[in-house]
Amino acid sequence: MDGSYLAEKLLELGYEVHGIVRRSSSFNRDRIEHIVDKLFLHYGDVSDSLSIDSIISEVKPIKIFHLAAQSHVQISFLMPEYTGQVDAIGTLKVLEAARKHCPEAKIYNATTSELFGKVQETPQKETTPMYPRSPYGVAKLYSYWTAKNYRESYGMFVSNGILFNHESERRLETFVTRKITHGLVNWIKTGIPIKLGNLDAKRDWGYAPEYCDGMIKILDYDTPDDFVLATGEQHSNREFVEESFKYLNSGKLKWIGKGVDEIAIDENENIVVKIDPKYFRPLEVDTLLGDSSKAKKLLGWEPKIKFKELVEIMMKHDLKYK
Ligand code: F7E
Repeated sequence: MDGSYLAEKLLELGYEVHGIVRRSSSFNRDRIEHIVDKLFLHYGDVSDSLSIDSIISEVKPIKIFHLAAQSHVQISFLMPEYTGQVDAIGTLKVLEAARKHCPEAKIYNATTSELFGKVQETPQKETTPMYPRSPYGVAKLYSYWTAKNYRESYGMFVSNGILFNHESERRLETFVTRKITHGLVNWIKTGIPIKLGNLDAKRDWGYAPEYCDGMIKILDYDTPDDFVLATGEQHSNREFVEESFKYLNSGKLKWIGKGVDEIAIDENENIVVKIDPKYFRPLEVDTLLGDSSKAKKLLGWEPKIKFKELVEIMMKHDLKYK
């Protein structure tokens, strides 16, 4: 998702954009189909240093946006080794190849609010102590520190973006926001309820294209640094469902029952949402709320689209293509 928005924006700014694609037995380029002719795509994988080294030595980029990751938190519990190889050691491979072939390149390293995990203060900012709660978060902590280490050891321009959840109509349906908007539109068509896990987890959700503007600003800044990007607004999954449901014009949604037996019903008592414990994680990040005043002050970055507008964009999109 981020790669597709970022590529569009970089093309608009006149950059020659190279991207790395993983070999797959099925097509997975929907999100860049409209710009694919303008991009230079290379087969590679951050788990494969030979490919990373040869692409970086051939292209010698002036800017690198390192976004590649196994980015699903729940899956990181099921595939912790793979997640570590890709999200932690993958960053090391990219930085090492850049150190060898283009040490002057400006590098953006995608880290995450998952670094804060069991939050030590609220809201979370760049100086908040980190306490990751998943193999994904732990691997990203390694990535975060490796970026800082390359900055301090070798004087390379490496910046960490500590991005809070950012969503869009291009988000895959395995993440909760798109699962809800897509699932509600499907419910209207088929009557099949959405199955969710923890309804009370709270997130600071922003709009992905604005966060990609932030990534560009982070590299345009004079010095390498670490920046939180967030909206400063927090809502629960339950609220996300309620806000999205409004766009169906199906009356009021009511929650009944408790724990795994909780359900949401419409005015005709049709079940809209059910709980499926399969979506509970071994350890949860209960609450995240970001303070991006450093990015506002130093980069002039401030998100315009907050929770309500985000839900509106995603619901309108999913309703249009139902
Ligand atoms: O879960 C709960 C789940 O998977 C959000 C990634 O982009 O943002 C994302 O990570 C919350 C969690 O995102 C379902 O337990 C309930 O508390 O949409 P999510 P995430 O884990 O916050 C951060 C910033 C990243 O860096 C990550 O790469 O919602 N939840 N029911 C559910 N989550 C999912 N996926 N599916 C459910 O059915």
